[in-house]
Amino acid sequence: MEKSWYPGLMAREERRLKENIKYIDLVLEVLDARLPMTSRNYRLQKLLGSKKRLVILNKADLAEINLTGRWLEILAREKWPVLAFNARKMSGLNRLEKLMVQNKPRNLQYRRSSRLMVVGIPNVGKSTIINRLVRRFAVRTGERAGITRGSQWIRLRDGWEMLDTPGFLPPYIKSNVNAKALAAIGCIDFKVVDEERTAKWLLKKIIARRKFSSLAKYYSLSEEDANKNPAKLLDEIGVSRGCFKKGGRVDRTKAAQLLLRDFRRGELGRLSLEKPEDYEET
Ligand SMILES: Nc1nc2c(ncn2[C@@H]2O[C@H](COP(=O)(O)OP(=O)(O)OP(=O)(O)O)[C@@H](O)[C@H]2O)c(=O)[nH]1
Ligand SMILES: [Mg+2]
Repeated sequence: MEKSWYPGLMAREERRLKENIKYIDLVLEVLDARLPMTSRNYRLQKLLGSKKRLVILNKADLAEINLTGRWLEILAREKWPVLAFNARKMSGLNRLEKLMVQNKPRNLQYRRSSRLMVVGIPNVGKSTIINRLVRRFAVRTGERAGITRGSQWIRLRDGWEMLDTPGFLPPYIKSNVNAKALAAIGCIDFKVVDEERTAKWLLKKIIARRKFSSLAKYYSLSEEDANKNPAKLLDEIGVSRGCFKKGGRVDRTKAAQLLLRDFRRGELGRLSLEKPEDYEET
């Protein structure tokens, strides 16, 4: 398994991040609430060093509430404040703003604004979070020297400035399971793990986590289908949704794409893809 895809892009983004991070007072580190450990990039951790940050478990609306609660407890033992977030809604912004105020750097030289940057792996919701902050808090935008070309500072209220482009790093893929989980939440390309393998992994997960009934309801499957192997189950979903190839065979790729799309939209109910006990000492 390749550890990093697009090494060129990775190197460029890492360089850009390193350059920008110097100017930043507070980092918003965005993770996916369904996959908090795996959606963290350890190289990013290294790069950030002791930089002050808030950890955001985004897409909490798609994760299981009790598991998110436990992840929050665990992550809160680290140095940084952590919050569950749903960037699709404006409602979580109050709590985020409160944390921003509490973690605003004091004693800045030259009484300049405090600077903020959003970072994370692809598709975790960085741009959505930036848009939310802008819509709620932006005062005006303006260009400033000293930052990578192409990025701009957006002035927010209460003496904050935010970089308009998020810092981004590809996820770190430790194992095959990791890759499938990251593919399921849309953080890696299907060139790395294809849709069918990802979908079959997801179906196994859904059954193992006893979430079959909402899947069955959504695709009008029968209870007995829970005993089928993932490939056969995917076929049933294909049949239920009319995904056929010429000649009448089920088009598994199409069925897989459909399943993954529905999962990402939350149509199959809340599902967290990793639990704290997966990380307990072995
Ligand atoms: N359900 C749900 N969807 C979200 C949330 N935040 C973002 N999304 C959706 O997730 C998808 C990706 O969001 P983006 O904001 O584009 O993510 P990004 O991190 O900027 O992605 P890249 O630019 O590809 O790195 C979009 O379809 C968003 O609407 C959330 O809290 N809940
Ligand atoms: Mg984006």
